[in-house]
Amino acid sequence: MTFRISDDFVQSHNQSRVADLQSDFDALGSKLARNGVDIEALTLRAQGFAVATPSWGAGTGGTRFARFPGVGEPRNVFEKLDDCGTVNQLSQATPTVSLHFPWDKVSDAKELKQHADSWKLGFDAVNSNTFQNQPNQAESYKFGSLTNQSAAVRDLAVAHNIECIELGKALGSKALTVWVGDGGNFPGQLNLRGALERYLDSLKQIYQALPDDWQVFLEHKLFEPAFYTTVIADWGTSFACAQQLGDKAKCLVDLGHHAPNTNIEMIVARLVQFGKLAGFHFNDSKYGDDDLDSGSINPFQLFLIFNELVDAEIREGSSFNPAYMLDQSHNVTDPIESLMGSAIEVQRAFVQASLVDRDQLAAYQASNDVMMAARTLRRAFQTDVTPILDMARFRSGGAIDMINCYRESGYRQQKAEERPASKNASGSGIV
Ligand code: LRH
Ligand code: MN
Ligand code: MN
Repeated sequence: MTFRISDDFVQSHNQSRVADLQSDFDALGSKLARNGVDIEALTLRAQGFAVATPSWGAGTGGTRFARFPGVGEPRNVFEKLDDCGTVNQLSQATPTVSLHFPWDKVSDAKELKQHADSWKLGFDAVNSNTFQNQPNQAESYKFGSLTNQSAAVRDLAVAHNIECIELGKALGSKALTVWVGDGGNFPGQLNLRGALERYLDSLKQIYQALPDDWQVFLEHKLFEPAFYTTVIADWGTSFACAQQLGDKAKCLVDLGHHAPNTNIEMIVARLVQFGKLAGFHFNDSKYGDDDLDSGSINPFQLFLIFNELVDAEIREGSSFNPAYMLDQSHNVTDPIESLMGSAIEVQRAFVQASLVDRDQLAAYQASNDVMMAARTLRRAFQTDVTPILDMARFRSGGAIDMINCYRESGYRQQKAEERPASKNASGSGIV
């Protein structure tokens, strides 16, 4: 049995912090009560919040220039689950993991599921990978995968996606996320319409293989690795393809996959309105697909996205259930710390957006009181809901002070001994 932080350790770490938390919580409770907000209801809501961790985020990422691995990195999918389980144990906000094939090598799905069960972890959407060649692969994805000019290459990419569905079925996943980097670097390289036609042909075959209760999430991205034209570059293309494919196809929004200054919350509102929002890959960015920790650069944008999501929840009711996943690359921090912190930042945006006084906002909008409408949003955003987040975690059995609890537990040092560095240590694989 490998090292796990004991629940007793977490609770004893909480002991010296709980009195301060209670008084901060009470103070915030009185403040919110003056505005008719019940802190207990909000705390329960926070406890119900969940975002999936990406298995590939458990290892140190890297850039195309270098990767600087940390100590005790997970070497296989079992060890990645151990780290994701630890993130959930302390944060109590990440009960599922999103796997990526074939980065995650699964030879025995039953054994992996049992391992996940031992952490009380489930599996969110599985991701396919046709953006790089695997050793001894019969055909090359150099000039595209699902959109390649060669039928043999497209067949290989389709077959891989269908294998991902099969593996996901054995693990209890309910969705396949498809992101392809297909595109071109030069004007003239591709017939723009032809490439999208081939994409749709391939996707139709994958769609056919979906079980009744499954969905396929189409993930768009503006550019990279293709630098001139990308086949699924924007939400419009993604939406049109999802429409063509059918009800099980929806559009996944990765926050880093848009042109700078794009109004992502408006895209979210549009996709919700037309029933095509699949969910999210949360991260943050300054310049491009930076895969930085959620909320680390632009927390207001994250809040505004959740403002749309809370509005959608009210309008659509319980049928509204987008998939929330993190998709980050941790190059200079301990991935476990980044994942815990990011999960809580997404949860923070969710709670802040839940604080918006929607009747008041609607009234200001109806009377064109722009200043007061904007202030209504800002008031919610500027409320420090940290005591709610900390209390939610504490009541669910997590750590009030996650990062210090993690550091003091010695988890990483234990893993450094258990997991001596190997050449196979897996980060994102994109190095
Ligand atoms: C592409 C992407 C996509 C991949 C992941 C590793 O940039 O966001 O979701 O599967 O990164
Ligand atoms: Mn992504
Ligand atoms: Mn990305």
